[in-house]
Amino acid sequence: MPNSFKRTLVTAALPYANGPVHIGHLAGCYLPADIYVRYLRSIGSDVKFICGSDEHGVPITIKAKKEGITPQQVVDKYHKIMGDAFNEFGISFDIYSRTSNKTHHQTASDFFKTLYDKGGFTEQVTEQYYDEEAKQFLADRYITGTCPKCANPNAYGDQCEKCGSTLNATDLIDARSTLSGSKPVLKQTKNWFLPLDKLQPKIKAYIDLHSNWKPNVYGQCKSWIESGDGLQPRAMTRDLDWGVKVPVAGADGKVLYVWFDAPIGYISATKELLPNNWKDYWQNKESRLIHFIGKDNIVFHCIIFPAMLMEHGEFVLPDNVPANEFLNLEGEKISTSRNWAVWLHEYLQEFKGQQDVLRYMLCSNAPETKDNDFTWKDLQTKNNSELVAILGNFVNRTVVLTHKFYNGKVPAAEKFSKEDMIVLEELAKFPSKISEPLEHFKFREAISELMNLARLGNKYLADTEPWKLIKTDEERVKTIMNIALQITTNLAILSEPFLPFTSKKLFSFLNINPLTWLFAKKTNNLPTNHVIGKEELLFAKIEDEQIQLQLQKLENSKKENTPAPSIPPQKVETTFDEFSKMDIRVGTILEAERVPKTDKLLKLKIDTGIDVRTVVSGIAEWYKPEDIIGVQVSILANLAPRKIKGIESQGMILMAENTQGELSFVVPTKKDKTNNGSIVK
Ligand code: B3M
Ligand code: ZN
Repeated sequence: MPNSFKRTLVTAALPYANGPVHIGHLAGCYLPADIYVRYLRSIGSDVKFICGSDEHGVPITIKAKKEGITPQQVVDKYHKIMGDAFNEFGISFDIYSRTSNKTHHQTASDFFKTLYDKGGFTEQVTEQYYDEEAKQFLADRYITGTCPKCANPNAYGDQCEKCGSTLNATDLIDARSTLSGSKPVLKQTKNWFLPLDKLQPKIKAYIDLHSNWKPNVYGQCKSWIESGDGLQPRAMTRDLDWGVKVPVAGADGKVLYVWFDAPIGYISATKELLPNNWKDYWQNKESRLIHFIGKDNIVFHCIIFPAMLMEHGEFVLPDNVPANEFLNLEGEKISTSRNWAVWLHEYLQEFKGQQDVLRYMLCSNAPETKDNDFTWKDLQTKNNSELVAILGNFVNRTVVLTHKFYNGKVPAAEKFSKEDMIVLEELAKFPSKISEPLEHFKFREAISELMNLARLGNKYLADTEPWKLIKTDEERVKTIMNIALQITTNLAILSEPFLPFTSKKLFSFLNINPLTWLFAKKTNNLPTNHVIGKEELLFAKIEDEQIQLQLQKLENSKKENTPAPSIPPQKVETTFDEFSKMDIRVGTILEAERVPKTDKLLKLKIDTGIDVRTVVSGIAEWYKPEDIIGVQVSILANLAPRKIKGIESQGMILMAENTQGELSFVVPTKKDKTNNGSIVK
């Protein structure tokens, strides 16, 4: 940590309280934030870790409508579910607050008022979309349409999640109301705008100071500022009734834009946690502010929130915003609505006590620099061949042998061989090998170094073979086991930020109180003759059946959630005269054969009553030639002949096509009443 800072405030994005938490959330920001904070705590930094539920905005009211309950009931329900899930996965917030509480309403309202009093907003009457059926303005997610920048057909009124652009609802092509599906009308309304266009030079100077940010974050910020017309004024109020009331005259029926109030939630939560000294973290130049987020939130944390803070004047600005990219699941985008997700509460039921397995997997496979894929197979491999086979195996052998040889008493290390010296030297390097990447938000690299430490231990035991040597050189084995125990101790210390449950177990096997990071620089933390505890299972093998079960679950949700094919809309109106031009007859198939070198075509000979003619028809997928001889069909007889695969086709068989694209003949139901040549009209 740069020395000029005395304390750090770490925030993790406030998740919308509109659904349970899945692995994408965890990998995106909560896990890296937690690892970072645990590390800072371990090195003795003054750090606070802030989060809470984002309980305003359209995502909440849409969910309320869907579930048939009030927005307050929605947030109460999910705030609890989310808070519990974070807790169970060891996400160690100092506070998990919520934006519907009083402190927050007051703080957000005061913040707005301060900016308002300083003339920080422009008041503008603009045309906004309005749903005449639902009788309400359509802000943000109430409206979807095609993104003008990347053509994503499901962009929201304020943002396109595909390309990350911030949008105004009126920018959308082909806008639709998500409330009624209807085409919205435009209606005038007054709102308060943050003049980002005027603030652009200041924001640019701020961004330019932070070329040390992760390339994905810095690059996005630069491109927004530099591309096209640059930043545009942005409405900070909405014509909605769920949210923080706009605290100025003439603003009835309006609330703060959720992206105005939500980041202020970080401040409110800090106030709640530290009523007397929250300002030390927010209004003191010696404090460092770090926002962990997912990439879809970059613009709000790197441009809009800093602009708000600058305009307010009393706050420090974000020092870093280590945003992650997205995590996909089995090659597809995680989707709540399609239930294409791994939900934390379900994982917990199915993999009891195995939180660290998921933490390990999500950290070593984190979407740090690009989108990444989570597969169940990878999770199994990471668990079985790394956690079980390396870390678990090393610790198990060390603890078991210590009990076997010395009744659990730490033996003295007396004479170090060259090999021992090398291992001890290596061991002492690990704290910095791990903290160096951690301080640069390179969590994947950091956790792979942690596993390398376990590898070092494993290799040491494999090379020295104390289980054999005990028969010939008892003295030497004492030193070896002492070193193995010291490695285990340092593993307990250094694994804590990443694998807190495992770390806790390791300290309990070792029968010592948890030690902080600084101790891992030493290689003799465990005193001679100290009696270690008993070993329990550290990691269990994950079997193929468990993985199959998970894949099956995903398969099922795919089946259940693939939308039923829709009935195509009616074609444009036609007239009877037009229709009468079609000469449709009943005919009988006399002969049928496959057209060579094609999959779909049959060559049919048909008695149309008028004549016997050849028709080529694309029905081979649905009918075998031998099954249709003698079958009556309807045929468009006066269709101009055309050549298909070199055969002249004289007419067309009428087929009914269902929503799956499967074809069947359109046949008369009274065979005895329909001679060949009967007219279909
Ligand atoms: N609730 C968006 C999200 O959950 C938003 C983050 C707010 S952070 C201040 O992705
Ligand atoms: Zn887009």
